[in-house]
Amino acid sequence: MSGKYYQPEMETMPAEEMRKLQDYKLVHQVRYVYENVPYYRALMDEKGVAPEDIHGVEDLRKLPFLKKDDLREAYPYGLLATDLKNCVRIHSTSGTTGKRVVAFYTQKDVDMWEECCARAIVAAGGGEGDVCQVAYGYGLFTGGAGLHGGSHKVGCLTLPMSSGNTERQIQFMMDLNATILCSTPSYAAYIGESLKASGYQPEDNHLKAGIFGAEPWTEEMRRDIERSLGIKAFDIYGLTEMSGPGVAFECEEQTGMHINEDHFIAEIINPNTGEPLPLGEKGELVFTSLDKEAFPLLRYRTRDICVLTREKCSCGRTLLKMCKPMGRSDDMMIIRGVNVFPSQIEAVLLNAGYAPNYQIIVDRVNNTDTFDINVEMSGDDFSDTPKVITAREKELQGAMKTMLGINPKIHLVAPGSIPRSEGKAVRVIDKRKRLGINV
Ligand code: DLL
Repeated sequence: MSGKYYQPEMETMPAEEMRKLQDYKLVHQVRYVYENVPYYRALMDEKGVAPEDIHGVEDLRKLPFLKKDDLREAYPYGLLATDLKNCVRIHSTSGTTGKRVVAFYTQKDVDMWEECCARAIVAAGGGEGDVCQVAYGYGLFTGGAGLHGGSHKVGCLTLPMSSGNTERQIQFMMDLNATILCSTPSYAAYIGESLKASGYQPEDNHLKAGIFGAEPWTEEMRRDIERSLGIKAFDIYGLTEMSGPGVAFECEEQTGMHINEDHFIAEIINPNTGEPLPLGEKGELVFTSLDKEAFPLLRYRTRDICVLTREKCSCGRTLLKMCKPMGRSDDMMIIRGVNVFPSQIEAVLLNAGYAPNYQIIVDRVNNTDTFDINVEMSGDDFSDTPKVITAREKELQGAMKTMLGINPKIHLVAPGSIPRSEGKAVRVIDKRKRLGINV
C-alpha cells in the first residue's frame, strides 16, 4: 500500500456524509452497549434515557458520561460488552492497584485500531518499501502493538524494537536503513542526541519521518527532533480506553491531528459543568466509540484539555482536527511516557509507614524526564546514618517501581523539612512547564 491516504473513502468523506455515518453507527453502538453492559445500562436508566431516545449525534448529550473512576470501579470485566471468549487481546494503562484500567479487544477491534495507525503511517508518508522502526514500548502499553499493527497493514518492513537499549536501536536503524521511527517524542530526541554523540550527522541515516505521541511535546521539540534526525516529525494521539494510538493523527500540514471520526465521536465539554462547547472552544475532550465490540465506551471523559476545529486542510482530509492537548483537568502526570497519579505515590508511602509529607519534582533534562520524590522521615523512625537512609530509600524506590512501573529517585529528608501549606499542599513541582510543555 502506498499513496496519500490509507482509507480515502473515510479520510476524505464530506462532513455531512460522515455525520450520517456517525448517526447510524451511534444508534447501534448505544443499543449494543445498553443490551450488553449492565454497568452503563444502570447509568442510562438513572439518567432516564433509553436507546430509543438516541436517533443520532444530536442526541449524544442525553447520554451519561463515563469517567476513569467508572472504569476502575468496573475493573476488570464490568464494562466488557462481549463474551470473554470473543476477545483476543488485553491492554492496560500504566499504574497498578486502584488505578489500573484494562481494555479488551476482539479481532475486529484490533483490526480497526491497526487501521487507524495505518492511516497515521500513510499520512506521514509511509508505504510499501518503508522500514518502520517501532521504538514504543511493547507489552500492556498500547504504543508498541498499535504502531506495529499499523505498520504491517501498510506493508512496511516492521522493526519491533520496543523502547530502550538505545545502542541497539541505533545499530538497527543504521544497518537496516529504517525510514520511519515511532516512539515517544522524548525518546526520539534522546535517540537524536545519541546519534550525534556516536559521531553521526542527521543525513547519515535513512529516516524520513517520525510518528511521536503518548506524552505532551512542544513545537520547539518538534523542530529539534526534525533537525537532529533529519526528518519530518508527526504527532499522534490516543488513549488505551479508546484503543490506543491512532485515535487522531497528523498529516503533512502539521497543524493538529485529524480524528478518525468514522470510529470515534469527539466532543469538547466544560470540565466543571459537563456542558458541551462549540467547535473552537477550549475544554475537556470526550470520546464516544462507534463500532467497538469488546470495550465500547460512550462519552468517555479523557481529562485532556483541547480545542476542536473543522477547517479545510490542504491534505484533503475532511476529518475534524484536534490541537495538541493543552494540559489535563486532573492531576495525572506523564513521566517518561508513563501515566502517574500523585495518589499512587501517596498510597505507597502510607503502606510503607510514612506520613503523607512528600514532594514530587519532575523535570526534563537532556530530553529525558527526571523524577524525584522527597519524603519526610517521621520523628520516630528518624535516622541520620547514611547507610540506613540509603537502604530505606532503596526499599521505597522498589515499592514505587512496583506501583508505577518507573523508577523515581527517592530522597529521605529530615522531619519537618518539607514546607507545610496553609491551603492546598503543593505536592507536585513540574519544572517541565518552563520548557513550554503542557503538563
Ligand atoms: O499514550 C496511547 C499512545 C501511544 C498515543 C503511542 C500515542 C502514541 P495511554 O497510556 O492510555 O495511551 O495515555 C493516554 O496520554 O489521555 C493524553 O493525556 C496523553 N497523550 C497521548 N498522546 C498524546 C499526544 C497512550 N500526542 C494519555 N500529545 C492521553 C500529548 C498525549 N499527550
